[in-house]
Amino acid sequence: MTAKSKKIQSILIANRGEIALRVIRACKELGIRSVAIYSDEDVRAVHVKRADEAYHIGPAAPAQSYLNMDRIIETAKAAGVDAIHPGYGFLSENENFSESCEKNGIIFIGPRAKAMEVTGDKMKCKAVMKKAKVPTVPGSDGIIEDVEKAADIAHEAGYPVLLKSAFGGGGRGIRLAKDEKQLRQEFEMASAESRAAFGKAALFVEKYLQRIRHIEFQLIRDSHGNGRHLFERECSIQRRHQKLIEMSPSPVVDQKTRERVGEIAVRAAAAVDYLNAGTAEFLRDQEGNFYFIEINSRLQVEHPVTELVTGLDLVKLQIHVAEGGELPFKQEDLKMNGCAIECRINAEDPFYDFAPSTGIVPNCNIPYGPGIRVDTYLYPGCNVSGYYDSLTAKLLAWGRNFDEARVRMRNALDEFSIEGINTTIPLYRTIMEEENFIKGELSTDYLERFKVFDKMNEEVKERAAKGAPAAVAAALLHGELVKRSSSTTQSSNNGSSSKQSRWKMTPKVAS
Ligand code: MV4
Repeated sequence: MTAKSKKIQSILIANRGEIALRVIRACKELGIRSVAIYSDEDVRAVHVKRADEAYHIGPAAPAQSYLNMDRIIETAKAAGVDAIHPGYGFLSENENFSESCEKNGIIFIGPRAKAMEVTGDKMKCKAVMKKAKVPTVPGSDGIIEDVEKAADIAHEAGYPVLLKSAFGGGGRGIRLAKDEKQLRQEFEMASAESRAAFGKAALFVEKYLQRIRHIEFQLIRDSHGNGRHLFERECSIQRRHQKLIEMSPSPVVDQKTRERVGEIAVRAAAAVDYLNAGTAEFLRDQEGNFYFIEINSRLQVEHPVTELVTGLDLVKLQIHVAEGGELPFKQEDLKMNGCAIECRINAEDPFYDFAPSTGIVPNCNIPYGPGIRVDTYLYPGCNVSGYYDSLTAKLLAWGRNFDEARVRMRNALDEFSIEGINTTIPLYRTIMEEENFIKGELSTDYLERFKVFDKMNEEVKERAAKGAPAAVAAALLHGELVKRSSSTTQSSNNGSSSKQSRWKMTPKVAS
């Protein structure tokens, strides 16, 4: 794609759910024709109604629909679109898809395939970053083939160490070794695991950083070499490498650190000749050292956190960059304003180990008010499918400071009701008033470290005890009846509905 690319006048959104709606909204604001795609499962989905045009692309299973590259390209050509926006997940970080778009004369709204190839390979990326003087975790420079080499590197870095697969991500293919004996045991298993999961046994060793925070910097870079960071997001509250709550600014990043690490993030983007929006992920240890771990080459779920504190529209910026535009601001023009918090409202039951909870939502009450933003696909009667990821809504609260944002979030969580399924709302309600969260004492093991689930269960019991027993019983009974009626309805339409949650009959906890 050259800097002279023509203005984009039509975009196919190769995604579904809330992110499809988000991109459609940006298209409407820019007067761009929006083209949606949908699977059998999404025939009644709201992104289909909101787009200017919509094309059915196949059965519910992602491999036959939202991951079907050829079908999506074919649809884009039939619809005569100028560009494709991949959203996040699905094909958003697939370099073959990015390349296929370019080959078919369709602008891919994201990085070029070459940059994706580097950012998708942890080792290649780490080598590029070391050369660019971006701080990385002490450990091996390249892939290690044998256990002797691994033992030497681990000895130098200092135990405990992690054995990571170069093709892993999100915690997959990571093993801990506390000493050399364990390293030798783990190395063989890690090689086999990496080969089985990723087709290649490509391992590297890193010093294990303990009690860390996950802090990432939003990046945007245009085709003229202008790269900017749009400040940090604190993403430490996670469960099994899935983010739950994100916020900006981070409680531990002061202005001097922000400028220093932001500059490193911009340098990292330049080192891989990055294009468009991306995120540089860092681990921050207890001493305050930042270590680059990877670049996510897509627009992330949590991008609205940055939009709220900067006032920028990241999707519109992505489109501007994709059509060859120059970034309309210098780094010094960018300022943070206030604090934003995002809670991911997932269709999972926090009282039952996050068991999936799917089905029809007969009714829902979406919160609003000063500083509240909700990005969601929910509407009364909609279907929460078990075929796709469990995110049903992103609830965001902005305030002039952390405490105002936190209290607004707490109140919005109290207003937010989603009938017919269980969600993560009760967990967030507890966290918003959890003393360590309020103090900003966060780390990637926050939930276990501060026994947050125990606190959540306690609070629900107290609320149940305080609430009029009849009202609580009625609510539970109501939840039960709704579940029975919706699961009966679903099983009556010849079983074409999504997979039934095994927790369908769980009494819905008042959220
Ligand atoms: C680490 C680490 C500690 N030390 N690397 C997990 C998935 C991938 N994003 C990187 N991860 C980690 N790498 C070293 N050398 C701890 C983690 C980690 C983690 C990182 C970020 C966010 C959540 C996490 C949860 C558990 C472990």
